[in-house]
Amino acid sequence: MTSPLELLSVDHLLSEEERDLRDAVAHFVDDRVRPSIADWYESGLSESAVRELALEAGKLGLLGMHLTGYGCAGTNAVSYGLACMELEAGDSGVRSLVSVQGSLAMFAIWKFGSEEQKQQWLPGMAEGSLIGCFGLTEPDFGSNPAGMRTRARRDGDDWVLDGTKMWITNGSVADVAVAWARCTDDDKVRGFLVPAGTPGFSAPKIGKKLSLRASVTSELVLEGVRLPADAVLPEVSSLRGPLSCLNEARFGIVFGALGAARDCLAAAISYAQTREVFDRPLAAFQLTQAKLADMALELQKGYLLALHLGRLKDDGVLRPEQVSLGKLNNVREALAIARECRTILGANGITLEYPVLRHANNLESVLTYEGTSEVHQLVIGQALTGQSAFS
Ligand code: TGC
Ligand code: FAD
Repeated sequence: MTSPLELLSVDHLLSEEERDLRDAVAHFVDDRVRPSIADWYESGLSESAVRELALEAGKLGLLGMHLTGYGCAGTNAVSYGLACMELEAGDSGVRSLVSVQGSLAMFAIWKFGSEEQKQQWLPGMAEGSLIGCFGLTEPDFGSNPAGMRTRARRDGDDWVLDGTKMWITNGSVADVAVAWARCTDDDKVRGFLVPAGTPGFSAPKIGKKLSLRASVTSELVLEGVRLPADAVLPEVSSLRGPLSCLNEARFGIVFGALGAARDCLAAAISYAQTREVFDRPLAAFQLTQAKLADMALELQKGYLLALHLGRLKDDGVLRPEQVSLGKLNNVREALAIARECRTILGANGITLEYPVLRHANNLESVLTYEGTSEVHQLVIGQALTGQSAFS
């Protein structure tokens, strides 16, 4: 029997170092995530568990792993992608923790911060003792962050921030929020570092989620939050800032979503071999084999696509519309695989005894966050036609 990810021997295209790193993350997931994930999902991941996981991920060098200096591991992009794949095979929420920390919050500081800001935040964030969040989305502006209502006005040397951010991963756990706001004096979008505990800043947790339950999601409320002049990220003053960070996190999701799909397929194959229907193993029926073959095919194609994008990124030539293509395809296919696997498990598929519906529910969020599938279609459409559907 061939495992679904070995069908095409895509691993042959990885270096030994990439394979070793991938295997180390897979062991971490086996040891630390799989035994607890059903409970975390059922009861919602606690803030103390987020902190513990962050410290452990930091020890493994996974936080900001593709960044250089300041305690970051400085791996290549493919290694970062493979780590995301293994983490998301455990749960999308665990991959989210690493994505938001490394690709959104740390990347924003690493790319657009001052030397002092980098020294202050990045080493602690890389070791997981400090947690960051990234506040772009607002209650009325998700796909169109250009419409944001959060404002930053100057008051002497200080900045004063007012506004609300919504759906912010790790908002209520974070030691520092990277909050994006439009400045009242020149109408430009800038990033601000808001330490937890700053008067006027609060981060109420969002409850009643049916997806990404092993991840903390919060609102960020900024009411007259006064920050010193040096709280602003000095190196960017347009939407290019947050959108550049999104490119990084979206890249991780191109690989990550495949991890969730692979975990579902492995569960479905194993279940189909032991479950007897009409006096034979479910795996022996042609309809089941056709489903498994089609899913394995999409998984392999997605893996090749991810790896190709990773090599382009490592060569410094990856374009945003290419990331959109990868995110659109791999999340869409991963979700389709998770749902199809659920059918193979029948009623057992709806429980937390098996990972399939948990992954499928998570992938509903993954399809929406970091740019919805429609946004990515329109980014690709713009690249193909030269016409922007957004403006
Ligand atoms: P547009 O007018 O085209 O551009 C504005 C400025 O941004 C630049 N730009 C980019 N820069 C880097 N990377 C990209 N992908 C970029 N796309 C555009 C552009 O060059 C321009 O720069 P400048 O310096 O000339 O001003 O932008 P637009 O307003 O038309 O918007 C385009 C659109 C719709 C694609 C964009 O707004 C978008 O991607 N919307 C989706 C928003 C989104 O993805 N939000 C995600 C929030 S974070 C999150 O979900 C975290 S989930 C947790 C986890 O990851 O686990
Ligand atoms: P909307 O933008 O209101 O979209 C609603 C629907 O309209 C979608 O189907 C969309 O594709 C469609 N649509 C929008 N524009 C067009 C168009 N031009 N043409 C056709 N259809 C269109 N955000 C952060 O900033 N930081 C975080 O850490 C973060 N974490 C998240 C964690 C979770 C679990 C979730 C679910 C979301 C998170 N988000 C975060 C928010 C996420 O990025 C947004 O939900 C996403 O960008 C979509 O915005 P929206 O929900 O407001 O949907």
